Amino acid sequence: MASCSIDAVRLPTPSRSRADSGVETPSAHHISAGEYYATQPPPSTLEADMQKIRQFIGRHKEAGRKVVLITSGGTTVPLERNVVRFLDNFSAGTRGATSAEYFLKAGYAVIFMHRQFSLQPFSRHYSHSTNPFLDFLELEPAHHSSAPSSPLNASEMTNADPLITVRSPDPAKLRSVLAAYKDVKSRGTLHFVTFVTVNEYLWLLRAVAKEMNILGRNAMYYLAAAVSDFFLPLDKMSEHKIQSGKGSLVLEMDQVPKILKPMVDEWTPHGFLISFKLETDSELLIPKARAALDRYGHQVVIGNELHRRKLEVVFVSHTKASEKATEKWLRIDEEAVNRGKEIEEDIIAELVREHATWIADGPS
Ligand code: PAZ
Repeated sequence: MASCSIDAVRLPTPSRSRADSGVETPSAHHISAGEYYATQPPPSTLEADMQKIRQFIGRHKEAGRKVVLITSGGTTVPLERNVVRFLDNFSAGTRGATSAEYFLKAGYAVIFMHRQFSLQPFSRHYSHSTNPFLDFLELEPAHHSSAPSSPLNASEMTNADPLITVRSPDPAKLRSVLAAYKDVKSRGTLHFVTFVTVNEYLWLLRAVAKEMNILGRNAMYYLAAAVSDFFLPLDKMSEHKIQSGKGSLVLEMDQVPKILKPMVDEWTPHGFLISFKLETDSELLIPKARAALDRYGHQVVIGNELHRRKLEVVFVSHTKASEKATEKWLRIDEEAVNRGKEIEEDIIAELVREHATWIADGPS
């Protein structure tokens, strides 16, 4: 095993009470955002990605449009440099992809920064696993007139391509998704950029946030991606595939730096920033959301519990800078979900209102 330091590292196993209280393990190695970016290499595609994003932001700034950066999907933490194994974060990308459609409908330009192959706006309605589009397509025999206008030879006549028709169980929905998709394409209001690892995510986020700073208060950040709290620094990573045969694998990971602080204070001090907090213990939701808001000083934390995230979310925010944070629940019921209602519609309506008020209340 080349440069692997697996024997030297161990994953701290927190006591039950410590884990339940959400308190960080004392042995976790903390580094600042500055140290992180000084020691972890940028992805090779960063500059090319940023060139396109710069153009997109410039075009929409000129048009006076609000721009939202949506992050969506889970990040991976590779365990080897030639990666065979990695840890992953839970997220299909549903929240991000669904929200993107409502932001576009509300007139925002959207930078959709998502985990490669996670759900995307519009195509999410026909995902290969839940609603395979191929099932809507039918092959019909081709109809040739008896006297073809152009001369065809015999083999072309007998192997004529069948026509393809679309038979959706819900044609009205397909028409409306298609119309919205075509409209967004023709306006050029949606830009995609992908990440896989937590390192790619962190580099992209910083670069996009700094670039969006030129939009001032018209910039919004909707950080719905599920980002790993831990990572394996490059110098602790095995060059090659970790070999078995030495018994159990013990890993000790460093803590990912808290990047919301520099994001708010330095990278994009004028933007309207929404972070998400996912918990599986609903008792922790409000205290952790409040703690994040106090610690980073951004505008809104949206808390959601894993199993109820499609039915309810809680907005934790300050109505006025000096006041104690307030909570506001948005809820829909199962029946509404079964009828096709999406909680993201209400989340985005609320955020669009809050963003407008915040712009109006800010320095002109
Ligand atoms: O993508 P999805 O719809 O399956 O899940 C969305 C979510 C729960 C990952 C998102 O709403 C969220 O809470 N993101 C932040 C996760 C975190 O606390 O790191």
